[in-house]
Amino acid sequence: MTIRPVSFVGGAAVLLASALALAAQDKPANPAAGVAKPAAASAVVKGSASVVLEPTQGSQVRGTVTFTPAAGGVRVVADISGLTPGSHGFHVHDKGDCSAPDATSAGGHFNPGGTPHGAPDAEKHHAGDLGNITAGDDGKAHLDQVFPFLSLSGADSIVGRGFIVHAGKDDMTTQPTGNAGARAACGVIKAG
Ligand SMILES: [Cu+2]
Ligand SMILES: [Zn+2]
Repeated sequence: MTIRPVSFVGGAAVLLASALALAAQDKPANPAAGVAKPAAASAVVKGSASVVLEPTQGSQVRGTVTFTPAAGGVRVVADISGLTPGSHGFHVHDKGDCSAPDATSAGGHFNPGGTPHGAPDAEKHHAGDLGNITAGDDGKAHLDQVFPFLSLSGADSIVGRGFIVHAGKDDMTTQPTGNAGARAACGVIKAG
């Protein structure tokens, strides 16, 4: 009587295979399944990006910035801590490289258009010029603003670029940096 257990195991395997086949058949039956891309199944808004900012050497500044496609541009939501009270230059930089202790490895401001530095609402400015973020007496800064010139896809995408919060204020005029001082925190902008 060795056949019984074998046939039982075989039967179970057939049942399991049938269940898997049924599960597989459920997918084409769902009208959305043929359209949706498998990797897009998450809570993150499609096409969004984010960056985690880490302190440079000797700095306490850290935070997060999210970039979400919005009507009229890209919505930027930032929460930064460890700042001195007041205004701090806030830019997308050319290179997604924060490896240097002072983050100079991130290069200059992201400038695919070859334009001068300026305020984000000026006629001419770098594509990475987001102006300043303002910290309160507790050293915390919050910003929620739509920037019409930012891009999260295509040739001028900011994904993969560096992001810097500076120790000082961007004066919006000094070329090509805004004289915003040392780089206090740095991160690489990543999709999702
Ligand atoms: Cu900068
Ligand atoms: Zn600039």
